[in-house]
Amino acid sequence: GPAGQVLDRGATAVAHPNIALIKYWGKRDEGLVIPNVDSLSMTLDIFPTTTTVTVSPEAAGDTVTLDGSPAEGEPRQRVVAFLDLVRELAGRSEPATVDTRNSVPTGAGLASSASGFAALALAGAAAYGLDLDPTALSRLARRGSASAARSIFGGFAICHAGHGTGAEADLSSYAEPVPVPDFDPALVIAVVNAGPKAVSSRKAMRRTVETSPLYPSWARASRTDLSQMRAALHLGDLDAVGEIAERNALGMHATMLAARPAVRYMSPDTVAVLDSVLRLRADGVPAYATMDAGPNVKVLCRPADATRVAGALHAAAPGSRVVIARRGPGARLRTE
Ligand code: 2P0
Repeated sequence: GPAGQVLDRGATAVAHPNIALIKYWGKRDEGLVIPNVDSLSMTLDIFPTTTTVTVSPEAAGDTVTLDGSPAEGEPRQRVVAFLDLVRELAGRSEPATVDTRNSVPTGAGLASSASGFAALALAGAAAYGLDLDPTALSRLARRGSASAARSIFGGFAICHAGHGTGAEADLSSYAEPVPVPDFDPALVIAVVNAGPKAVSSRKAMRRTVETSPLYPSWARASRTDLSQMRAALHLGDLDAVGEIAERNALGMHATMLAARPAVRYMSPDTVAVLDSVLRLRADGVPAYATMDAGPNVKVLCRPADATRVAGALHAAAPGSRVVIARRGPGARLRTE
């Protein structure tokens, strides 16, 4: 309902994860969650998160349920802190009940925090009667997880690192769509390990920024990657998009490997899958890999080649689960 109408006590939102082709890694403000670098992603059509937020005036405090179980510890605290932010913006104080269902393992480098905080931002804003435009919604989602700012939008989206500090940074760091009407690749995901990551991306990026001598070079190279990526997307040039995405991701992992102590998300299966991508290319199949804060590998290719690519990735890591994604929709409220 419209802003301020207290009749609407509950709202359900659905959001999809996104995979960055130009990565975000490192913050310049941890409290406001302001990225150091711009990033550019594709929102997927698989692994949605569905979140219902119900304002519960009679409750003693917030209740957070994640995949049917009560959330505890840090995951719960991140949701409660996020609700506090929504309440502050809405000038409200009632507790809420949050029910989140992920169709993907949480915290495994499959962008569950992107879909999770995008869905929570949309459902939370609606439940508390906040009327936000897409930019404001994206800024709000960013406070949960910077990658979530991009999942507000479908297709391709860029997240601006913004400028300045404090309120200026908060206002200028948000995602927006990058219209690419004629580019609709497949992204084949090899889930080589669905378990939770050993080091959270939050900790890992902090350590990388603070200790990796390679980080400043990667951040600089990333700016060039982004402008070349925009041009390649505009042309619908899969080979160029893939080459830029692959080098950007490998560079990000190199900066982590150089952190002290090293952060290494790649496993032997990851490397086996990366080898299979090289073999596909040698056989004339355009296929390019990207990896996030986990051992899983995402491979960009033509939709017509997706089944063959999926077979090659699975053969390289027989224990893995392989799924084919395409570009997907932005976050949406579900109307009953
Ligand atoms: C990305 N990743 O651009 C990068 C690439 C992982 C590797 O954004 O600290 O959960 O909550 O802002 O967004 C994962 O980190 O981190 C991520 P926070 P987030 O997709």
